[in-house]
Amino acid sequence: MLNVRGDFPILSRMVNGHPLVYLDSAATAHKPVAVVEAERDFYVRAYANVRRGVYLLAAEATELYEAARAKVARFVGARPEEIVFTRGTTEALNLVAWGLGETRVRPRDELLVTEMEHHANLLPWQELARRRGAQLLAARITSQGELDLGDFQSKLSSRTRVVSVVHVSNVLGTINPVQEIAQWAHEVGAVVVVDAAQSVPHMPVDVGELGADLLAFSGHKMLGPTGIGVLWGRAELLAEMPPWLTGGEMIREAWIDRAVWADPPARFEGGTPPIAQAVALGSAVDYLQGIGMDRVHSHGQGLTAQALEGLRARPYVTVYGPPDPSRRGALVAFNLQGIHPHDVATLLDQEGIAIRAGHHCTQPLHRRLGIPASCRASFYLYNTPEEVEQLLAALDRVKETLG
Ligand code: 7TS
Repeated sequence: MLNVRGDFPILSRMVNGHPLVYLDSAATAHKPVAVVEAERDFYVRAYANVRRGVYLLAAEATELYEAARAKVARFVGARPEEIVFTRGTTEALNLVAWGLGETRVRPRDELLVTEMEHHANLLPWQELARRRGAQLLAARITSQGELDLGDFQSKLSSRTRVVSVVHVSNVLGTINPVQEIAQWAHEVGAVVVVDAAQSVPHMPVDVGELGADLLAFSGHKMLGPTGIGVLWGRAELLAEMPPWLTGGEMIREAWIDRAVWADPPARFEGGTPPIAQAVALGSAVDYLQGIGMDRVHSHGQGLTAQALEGLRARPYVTVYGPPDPSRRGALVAFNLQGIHPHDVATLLDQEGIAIRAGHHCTQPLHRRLGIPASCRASFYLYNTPEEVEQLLAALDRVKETLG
């Protein structure tokens, strides 16, 4: 059992007269004091803009910013020069779709995603397909909520330029077999992009082992601040991509009519970056590593197994996604028969329990499941088995009140 709740002051808050039970970490995670303090310390002690000043503060700020990059790199088994700081997963995926669109995608080429993508890993590819006259395909999911690997393979061809898949679905919880996917995609010469927004915060991820080419995640879902995210890319791929944001500090030389881009990662970090947020993300990485990602992962799986068992034992509940907790991330989406998810979430809130209700930015997936919306409880290292029990008991009361 992890014993970290004392590090998260917000968890002792009262909500509607009840202690907060926060079950929405898939949307965003709370911050330990160490991370808040790291951001504050940076502003109080070493703050300046990065990469431009010759004075001591600027040098210190640049050093801290680059040290954060190195920490993030180590965290996912990458090299610092392969780590681009972005505003989040959404921005990282847009950057990639833009860059690959310029270098790799021609009319009638194909892009392959899945039915379970978050809109952040769908809309950038839609836009690219529209811009370049390419075709966007989506591999189907099985009735168990896993990726239909046969369908996926049948949609791969010599026309496939990019395969972009979510590592862990933010609704189904499904962990996709990225290694296999990457191998198949590479056999047809496609570039492999991974949306790791729900995996990197919750389980050990090593980009070398995964075998993908580009991978995106967000700081705020892994105990870090908002406004900072990460794109990892193989050095040679980053080197071939043009920037999508042009301006200060991303060039080698500029004239009135043209410019020569700087090498990555600077090429993709035009303008003043989220400096303090990067430094604090480095502190979030320290915190997670201090606990150990294996322990974070097994804690999340334990809570998920408990929630799945409790939900399945209730005949009035429909659960989505794979039944085997070891094949899932730390979240469960479900519905109560005949009760709208928003009503469920509203009643739970009255008891201090925060869950998400809606389509979770996966409308095509919800359409595929034949539902307009769902409830989702998601767990992190600060949640407890008692909180899962509270959720289950509260659902019984919702059923009694509205069912
Ligand atoms: N990809 C996945 C799989 C996600 O779950 C999210 C955010 C994103 C991309 C986008 O991340 P951002 O940091 O750029 O916003 N998912 C959710 C969610 O499930 N509830 O709120 C945000």
